[in-house]
Amino acid sequence: MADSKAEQAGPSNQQKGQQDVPTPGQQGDGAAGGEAKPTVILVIGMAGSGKTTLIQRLHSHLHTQRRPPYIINMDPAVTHVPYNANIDIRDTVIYKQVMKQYNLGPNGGILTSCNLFATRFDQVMHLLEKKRDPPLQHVILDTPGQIEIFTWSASGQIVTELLASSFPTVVAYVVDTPRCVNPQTFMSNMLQACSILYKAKLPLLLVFNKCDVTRHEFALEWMADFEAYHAALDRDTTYAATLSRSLSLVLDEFYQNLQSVGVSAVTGEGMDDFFQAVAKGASEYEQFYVPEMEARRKEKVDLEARRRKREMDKLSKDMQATSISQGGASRAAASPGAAASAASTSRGSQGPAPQTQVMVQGEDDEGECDYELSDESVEESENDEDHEAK
Ligand SMILES: Nc1nc2c(ncn2[C@@H]2O[C@H](COP(=O)(O)OP(=O)(O)OP(=O)(O)O)[C@@H](O)[C@H]2O)c(=O)[nH]1
Ligand SMILES: [Mg+2]
Repeated sequence: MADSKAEQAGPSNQQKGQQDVPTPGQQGDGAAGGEAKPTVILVIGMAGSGKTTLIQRLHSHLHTQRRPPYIINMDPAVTHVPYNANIDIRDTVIYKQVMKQYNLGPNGGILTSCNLFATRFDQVMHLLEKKRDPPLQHVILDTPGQIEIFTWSASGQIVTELLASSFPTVVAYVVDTPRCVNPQTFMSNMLQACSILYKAKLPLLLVFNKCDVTRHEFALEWMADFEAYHAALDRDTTYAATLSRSLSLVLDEFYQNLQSVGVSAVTGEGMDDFFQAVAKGASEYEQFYVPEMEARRKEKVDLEARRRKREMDKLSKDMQATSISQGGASRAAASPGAAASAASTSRGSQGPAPQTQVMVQGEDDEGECDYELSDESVEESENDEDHEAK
């Protein structure tokens, strides 16, 4: 098999790649004797681009190197998963039942299942943070084919943010290379990748899959040289082609900072390049994304502090107004003639005295889901040995 050949040469290349580009754990606390953190790979891509098959390949590649990954399947609608998932959403949420229970169509069912799973993702984080011997090096997450369900939903955001706030995280955007020979399909894919980059705000790696069917060099050329892309559109004067031409100029800068690799999930070609690019992405995460994330977090805290201060100022103003009006009323009680005028003055300027009763909202537990991650849903990576690559 082509993969076994790649893997015979693999370990030395892989080690070399990792020496060239140290992973965040090796750079940081690893040196101080702390445990290196695993790199999270979020595998996202259009339906049928080969995400699940690629994960199966990554799984077998890492197993032959005795570095088993931790795999999480987030696709509730998949019927067969060809790898051994450590955590499978299907063990926690039954997608068909969710559809029935909430009267939803297939996409609504997938979306709601992911949302239900996201409410328990803290348990997944707990498992990932557990110390292991040997330590985990890679966590791989498979996502639903309905790309927007993960990239534009609350669950996708929660899962991505939770993972990225604890581990170096890289998005592997899988492209169906044979379909991209059409310049306009290529452009749609690039726009999708661009929107994921801006939404996730994480290092993004373009993975041109199915290279056994069509080589990906044409795509690299289009990315490096927009004139080559324009030439591919030939004399097409339709509105879509003209728009694609303009977009290729706009995306030129986007392409400059992207890493891309060509792989084949079927033959195993390009696995070493893939992991080198992931290691580079992880070090990019440390250099650029962690400071950005810290800045965003600080901005959020500052905003919240300002909001609280405004509310406290308002409250103390209200309290002052109340005590003035009460002071006026008690003086008026001591001098009955002035009472009526004090009360009417205070109401005239302030309206009725504010009530101090606190209204507590949202305490109703009715809507809470009770989906628990069952023990069976979590198979520890120790069991992975049984699933060595053939
Ligand atoms: N020739 C070839 N076929 C591939 C490759 N990767 C995936 N496929 C095929 O592409 C089809 C879709 O693969 P999947 O892995 O199910 O794709 P997916 O992106 O997970 O699909 P969804 O989860 O439904 O979005 C399958 O028939 C695979 O055998 C590859 O590298 N080369
Ligand atoms: Mg899949």
